[in-house]
Amino acid sequence: MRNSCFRACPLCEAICGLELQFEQGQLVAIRGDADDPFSRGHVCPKGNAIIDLESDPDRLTQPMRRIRSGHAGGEDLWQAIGWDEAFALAGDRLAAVQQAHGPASVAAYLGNPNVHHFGHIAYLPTLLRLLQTPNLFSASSVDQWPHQFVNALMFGHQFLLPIPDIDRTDYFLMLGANPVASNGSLMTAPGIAKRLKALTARGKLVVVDPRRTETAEIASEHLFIRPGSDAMFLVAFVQALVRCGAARTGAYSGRLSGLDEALTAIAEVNCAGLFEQTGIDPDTVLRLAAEFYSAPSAVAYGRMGVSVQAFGTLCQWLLQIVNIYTGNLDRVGGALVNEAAIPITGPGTSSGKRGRWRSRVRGLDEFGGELPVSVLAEEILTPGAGQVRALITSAGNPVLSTPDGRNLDSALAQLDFMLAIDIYINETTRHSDLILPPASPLTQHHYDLIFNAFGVRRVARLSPPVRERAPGERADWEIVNGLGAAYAAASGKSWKSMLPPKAMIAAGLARGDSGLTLEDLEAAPHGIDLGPLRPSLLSRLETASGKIEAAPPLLLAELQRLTQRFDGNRESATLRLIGRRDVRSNNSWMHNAPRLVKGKLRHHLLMHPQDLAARKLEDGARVRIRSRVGEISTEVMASDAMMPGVACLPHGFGHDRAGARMTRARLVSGASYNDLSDPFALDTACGNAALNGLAIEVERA
Ligand SMILES: Nc1nc2c(c(=O)[nH]1)N[C@H]1C(S)=C(S)[C@@H](COP(=O)(O)OP(=O)(O)OC[C@H]3O[C@@H](n4cnc5c(=O)[nH]c(N)nc54)[C@H](O)[C@@H]3O)O[C@H]1N2
Ligand SMILES: Nc1nc2c(c(=O)[nH]1)N[C@H]1C(S)=C(S)[C@@H](COP(=O)(O)OP(=O)(O)OC[C@H]3O[C@@H](n4cnc5c(=O)[nH]c(N)nc54)[C@H](O)[C@@H]3O)O[C@H]1N2
Ligand code: SF4
Ligand SMILES: [Mo]
Repeated sequence: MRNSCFRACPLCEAICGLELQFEQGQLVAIRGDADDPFSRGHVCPKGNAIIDLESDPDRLTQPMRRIRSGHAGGEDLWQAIGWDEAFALAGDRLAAVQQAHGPASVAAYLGNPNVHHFGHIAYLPTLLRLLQTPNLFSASSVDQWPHQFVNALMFGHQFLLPIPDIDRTDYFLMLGANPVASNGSLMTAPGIAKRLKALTARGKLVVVDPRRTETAEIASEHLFIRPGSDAMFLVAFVQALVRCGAARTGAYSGRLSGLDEALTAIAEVNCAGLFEQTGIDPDTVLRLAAEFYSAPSAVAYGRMGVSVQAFGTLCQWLLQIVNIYTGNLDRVGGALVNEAAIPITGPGTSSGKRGRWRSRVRGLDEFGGELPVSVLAEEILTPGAGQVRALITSAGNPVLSTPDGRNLDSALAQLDFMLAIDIYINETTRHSDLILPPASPLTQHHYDLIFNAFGVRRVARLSPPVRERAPGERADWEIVNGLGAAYAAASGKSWKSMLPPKAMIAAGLARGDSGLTLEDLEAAPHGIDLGPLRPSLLSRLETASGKIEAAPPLLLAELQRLTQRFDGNRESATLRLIGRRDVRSNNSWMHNAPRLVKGKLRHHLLMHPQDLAARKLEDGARVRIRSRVGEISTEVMASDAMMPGVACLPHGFGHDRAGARMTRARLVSGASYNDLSDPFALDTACGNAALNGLAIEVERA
């Protein structure tokens, strides 16, 4: 007898509804939930791999304490301990480090999966505040900081995020995103390939990317662009729009400030060398701008490819200028801000302030309460007052995910104490003194605070537990409460136990104006559709002026930096490295799932045949890749989907590190992109890492 249970997938931003089929308590099959009004039955290979995660023998189920071997080259021992002992140990050690070295000596890093678990995202911030440390980090600074920062500057809140109205737009200009592989990012749109195909049938999708990606393959048009030159392209695009006709800003009347100033500054940028810099000629830019300008509705959007590069912030601003100039911001078929049932903007939320403190060693600004993760290693390695000596990671693998991971790897080995809230002993958590593994998400209540708020429709869905927790297991939120209480007791602070998820979700709904209650959600196991996005940004602006700020001084200064970078600096013969994602990977952590790692290799470097020939390399050769920071070796494959002069390597590989205990992942070949990426390569406007466009050399290994 099979029985079906329903919940949202906890693995990526698409938040697909899943139908999970159990037989005698065992998860045996997963399908897309056909009755989810948003995802309509979509599921991807990662969703199916939840079966592997559930039965993974390497997955931790009880707290693990590491006993250091004591001699070089010796193997550490891991000992299972009880939860009470584990909480007490964590609380005592964290408090002791702070007692001896001050509040800043404890740091924390939150990885990507935290946003997919209500019991992490709604609870951890309270614990982190109690630590009173300036040294908070997350994967956001190797990801979407430029979006958040530009939203904060222009609209007054980091999460007033314009989302492409993908199902209704007539013209989609997409830079540096590959949603057919990534399932969509900062636009939650389950089953995105179908949505894009519908779009190309009714209108046009233009993809700008140094690789002819899976998304480019289904687009109406694809343009190769030199990595890191998008800001130049967008400047030329705005200049071309101005030539097409007047700004269509009537709808923003009285609520838009600085557009003329922005346009003047943009007009002053010299785009004479456009083709040499970007690989795109001025006539093409003019044609695309004319198409965009005359389309009944249109939207410009850019994701990882333009976020994690040297001019990420500038790109995100220019994309919004394109949307504003053509009247497509806050307009049906353009870019709209979601009105989430549980609000993440407005009173009581963090609007995204910046510069309230700085990193100790390099002096980089805080943003939204965090420092750029590119400084984490130096904060651990540089002696002096305020040095980081203890680290908490929660659902993060910064050794594989952040710049110069090798250096961070050795930094972690020097910590006095490290605590990980994680389910694996992996490249990062092998350095922990203690790992606290939460129970499977399938045993926990979940409401997606973030991705319901970034959806291309307004939806709401409560995911109930679909199986029982084993007696010794703890939910995410229980772990936070346990840690909070133990740390407070050891440090003489006070901790008020936080309510269980359902109570928090009910309180969140009450703050919004959807009218939904917890009971409504419970009565709708497949989720609730609240309708398409609506214009709402103008009435929700949180800037001091109450207006859209089109010309923040910091961004005008970025235009100067762009001019300096490109002035007379003709794109050299430097080979540039960019990343890629595959439908069968999930950042660095799902390579232990057999069904995701079988079949063809996915870790190799891609290069254009011409670039291989120039280096006397053949398809399949083993190569050494060198950057300023490090070197790795891997296999190279010839691909005419690459722009000449650009090489492409996925991140999240490099699992063969001593002490990690992920049996199958260990056998997966491939090296880590972030052993090459540079912690000093930053989008200096906000401090985000510039992972893409890295200068490299490739030679036979
Ligand atoms: N070169 C390069 N680097 C990149 C990127 C890139 O494109 N190129 N992408 C960047 C981006 S966008 C991101 S978001 C980051 C991701 O960076 P991270 O979040 O640091 O890395 P992940 O690979 O997502 O690691 C997730 C961790 O969560 C753990 N985990 C999984 N499930 C659970 C759970 O249920 N509970 C708990 N507590 N832990 C769990 C895993 O074991 C793993 O340790 O990487 C960034 N790094
Ligand atoms: N299967 C799978 N899905 C995922 C993930 C995963 O690891 N695997 N990770 C999830 C996460 S955490 C995130 S943040 C999202 C990311 O979602 P996306 O941003 O859609 O993902 P990427 O594949 O990194 O797309 C970036 C694109 O930018 C291009 N690019 C690189 N440099 C440049 C440049 O300088 N200019 C331009 N124009 N393009 C450039 C790359 O070729 C690539 O196609 O995906 C999520 N979904
Ligand atoms: S697309 Fe994302 S949310 Fe949907 S099944 Fe795949 S991993 Fe899960
Ligand atoms: Mo991400």
